[in-house]
Amino acid sequence: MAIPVIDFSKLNGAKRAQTMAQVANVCEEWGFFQLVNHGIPEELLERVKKVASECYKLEREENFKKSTPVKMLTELVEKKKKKKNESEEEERIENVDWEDVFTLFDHTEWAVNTPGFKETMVEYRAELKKLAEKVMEVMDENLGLPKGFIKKAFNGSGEAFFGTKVSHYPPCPHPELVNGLRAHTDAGGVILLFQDDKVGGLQILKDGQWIDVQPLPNAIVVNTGDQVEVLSNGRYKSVWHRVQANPNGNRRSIASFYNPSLKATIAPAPELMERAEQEKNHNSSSYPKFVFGDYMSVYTKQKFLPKEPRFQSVKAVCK
Ligand SMILES: O=C(O)CCC(=O)C(=O)O
Ligand SMILES: [Fe+2]
Repeated sequence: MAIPVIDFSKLNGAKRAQTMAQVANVCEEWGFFQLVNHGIPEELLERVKKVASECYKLEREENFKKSTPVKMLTELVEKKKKKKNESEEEERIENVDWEDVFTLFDHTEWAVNTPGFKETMVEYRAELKKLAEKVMEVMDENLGLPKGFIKKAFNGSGEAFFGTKVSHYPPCPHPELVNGLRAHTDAGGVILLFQDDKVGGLQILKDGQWIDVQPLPNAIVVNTGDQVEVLSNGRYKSVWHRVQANPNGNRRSIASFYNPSLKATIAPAPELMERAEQEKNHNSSSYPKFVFGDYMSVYTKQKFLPKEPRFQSVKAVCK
């Protein structure tokens, strides 16, 4: 099974209705899809790959070698060698990820010196933010919400948050002992991921099975976070995903998060609540109303746990 691929350029032509329906279906059934012909210039994507890889080599690789996951794995392997015949063979590392990561935000200085990195990433982030907003408008329309509804909800009375996480998952000598990135659902809104052309590892949980998000050069992988699940009153569920460590390649992955402002109040869209009530759907009010900053305080402590208790605890905070 492969993640659905959507040709975004078809939204502008004779196949618009069909493409809208396809997006609606993947949002409801998958929570993850790949966009091709998304309008981000190939030349820009090539530059992003180049500067991200150069940055890793020049500024990150040496530090990764001295990082906590590397130390922990070395210790675990040593320990296993000593205890060869004892029963602790099953032990794995479950509290860190085999990932090198830093995040780019607006209005902050980026501590990166690699030539061309800053200029390229400024340009890339501007393009990706526009694409995220287009995707959100498609979701508005498919959900029967006014155009701009999701964007407005994420802005609240301020400005939505747009962050870009630059990650590498370096080759791992013991991928069976550590995760690239532990399984989780994303806290925020709409996530656009530019993953490695060749080295895979990202998987989503679908109908109880882990499925690979197949590398597709220059495609953008889209997924929806917990806040879209709440706004859509459960129509678009945030989906569990993880990254598996791998022994060979250094996987590059650049995830951009379009999230609510920390002050924004998030709740199911009233239109969707009403509709659910009319349809006598007993789930009509199963999501709370809360301030996104409060949700994030819970999420930071519970990222790798199921989302339902997070919704419950934030409901208690916001009462
Ligand atoms: O790197 C990836 O492929 C996934 C990253 C991810 O899921 C996250 O940062 O939330
Ligand atoms: Fe994620």
